[in-house]
Amino acid sequence: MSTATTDLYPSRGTGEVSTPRKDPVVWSVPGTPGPIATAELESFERDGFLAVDQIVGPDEVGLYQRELERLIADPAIRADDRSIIEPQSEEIRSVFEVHRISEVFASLVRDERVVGRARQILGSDVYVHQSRINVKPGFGASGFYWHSDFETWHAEDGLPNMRTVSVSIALTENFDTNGGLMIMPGSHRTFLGCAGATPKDNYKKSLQMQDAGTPSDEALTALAGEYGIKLFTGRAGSATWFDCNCMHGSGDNITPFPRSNVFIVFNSVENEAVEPFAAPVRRPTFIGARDFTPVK
Ligand code: 6CS
Ligand code: FE
Repeated sequence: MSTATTDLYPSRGTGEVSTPRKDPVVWSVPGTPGPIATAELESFERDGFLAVDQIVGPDEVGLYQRELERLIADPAIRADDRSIIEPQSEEIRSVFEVHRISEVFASLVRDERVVGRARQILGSDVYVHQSRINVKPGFGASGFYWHSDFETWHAEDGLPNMRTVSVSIALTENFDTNGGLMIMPGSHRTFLGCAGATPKDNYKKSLQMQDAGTPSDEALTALAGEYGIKLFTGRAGSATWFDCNCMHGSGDNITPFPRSNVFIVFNSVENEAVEPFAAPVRRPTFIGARDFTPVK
């Protein structure tokens, strides 16, 4: 009988409950060599995010943009469960597990400029917990309401500790008008346990419009009042690294300019998923990986 892992971050009970973060933000020992400079690592610790002006060059961005176009034009991909469709336009919103279905994105994951930063932040070998391309086409693609990714990855995917980092790599220009990522700087230091039990098969709805795991207006007002809100803009090839517990969201994109990105979630091999802490069943492996093989 395996001993149940202690739930350090209770959520999805009857009421909302705040828990101070119990985990480090940067897990590597100060001075550990890696692509991130010490001052940048300190700002990641403080803010919960780090913007990189150009993680891949313009020519490489073209390769990834063409691969995104190829994937979303493939009827087999569209019909696959890994594809999430926009509720309004019926266009593809996201395709999950691109690091496994696309060699182009698999090589991006293994790129030292990407995985090297993840190892430096998480202080260990890492595996991919989740990857997706977000197309966010123009003319009305819907955004993602405020949430903490870790709240979902803990409650529904069984990640025990906050030893997980995401990187969003822009494949098109992120303007201040086309539904960019917004983060509350510093919010990663407070875990907000949300009210409301997780429905069965929650992911079928939550990836279009999240319900379970949504903070209250009061909590969001307090967090935004304390931390403010930062909108991320950047050219294609730029990247935003953010801690798994940042309160973040994005608005709709009603401009003609798509805001496409590739989103990769690295989890420490010391933080392997166990059973969900607050959900009746596991999510599919294309959303929450159960293959813990380190990225080499
Ligand atoms: O549920 C998830 O895993 C996904 N949902 C959102 C809105 N962000 C994180 C993650 O990709
Ligand atoms: Fe998210």
